[in-house]
Amino acid sequence: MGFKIAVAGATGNVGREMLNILEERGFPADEVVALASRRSFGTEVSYGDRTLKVKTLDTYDFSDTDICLMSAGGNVSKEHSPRIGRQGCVVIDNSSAWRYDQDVPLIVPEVNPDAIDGFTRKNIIANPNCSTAQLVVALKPLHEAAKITRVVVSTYQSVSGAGKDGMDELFTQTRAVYVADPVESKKFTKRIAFNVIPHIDVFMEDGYTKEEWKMMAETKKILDPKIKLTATCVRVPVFIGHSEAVNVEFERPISAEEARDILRDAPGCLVIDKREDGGYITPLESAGEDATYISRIREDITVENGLSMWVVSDNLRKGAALNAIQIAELLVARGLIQPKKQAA
Ligand code: 11C
Repeated sequence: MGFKIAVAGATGNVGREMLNILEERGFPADEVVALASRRSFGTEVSYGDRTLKVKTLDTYDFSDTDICLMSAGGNVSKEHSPRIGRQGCVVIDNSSAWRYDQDVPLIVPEVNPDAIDGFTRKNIIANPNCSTAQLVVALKPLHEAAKITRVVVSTYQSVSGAGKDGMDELFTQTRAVYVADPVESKKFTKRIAFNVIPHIDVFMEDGYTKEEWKMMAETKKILDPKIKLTATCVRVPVFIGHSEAVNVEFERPISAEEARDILRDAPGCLVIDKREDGGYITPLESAGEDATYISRIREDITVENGLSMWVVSDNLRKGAALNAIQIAELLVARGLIQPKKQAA
């Protein structure tokens, strides 16, 4: 007997990827239900070779559903996740609504799987922001080896992080530039085609953006509250795949060679680092893949115990849908959840 899984936000970029990955990884699901807002009622989405008709989240009864993979945005999650949790269905939420709640574990299975135990307090587990997920997968094994004290990260984030509208805007603007049509910006604050924008999410009082703050707060919660992190988050005209230039300072010395060996053996990491033309990963090559790729590992010659590296991953997969499904797999592997139908 398998699980009954709901995917809420099933018509979005991440929701569709969740359905693909559930099927690809053979998650033990007897039934998969696609949910979205009333607007999408009746829309069809694919789950393997099946077609699912989208049902309405607002009125859906979760009492016989085991896990809800939620990717419907923060406001929808705030409204619905508590009632879903109370109905005994575990919510794995991809938004930022619950990440900083002390009763909600924030999990990257390669990094802090043991933190999952607290999930029963609200029956909600949070998935981190995409830019944090890939970063902590790369940082964790290095932190274990030499204790990270400070991280400086600059991101190069693809437009799919801003949803389907972001992808459409890059496509439409690029075409408009080529045919000399007027270029309109709706989703982004400035033109994204043939440009980069140093602004993701809202501005905070101290001058950081919320995206930058999230990277700091989430790294502390997932990995270690003692790590100091400063980020500059930048949107770039790439459809899929977030890249990060990461500079790390450690308590103890660690050579580039040692870091490379550690990362080669680390779960979720794939080192592509040849120090020759093309011997590194770009976001284009990460799209559709599960790994967090690490390239350009080198010693930082300006500090005592420092390394620089380039970290790339598919933001819709490890940054969102894949991580959520790995959390569901962790619940199953640890026996923390049983199919309700079996229990009945
Ligand atoms: C972006 N990282 O690239 C964002 C998208 O808190 O889950 C995900 C926002 C979040 O725009």
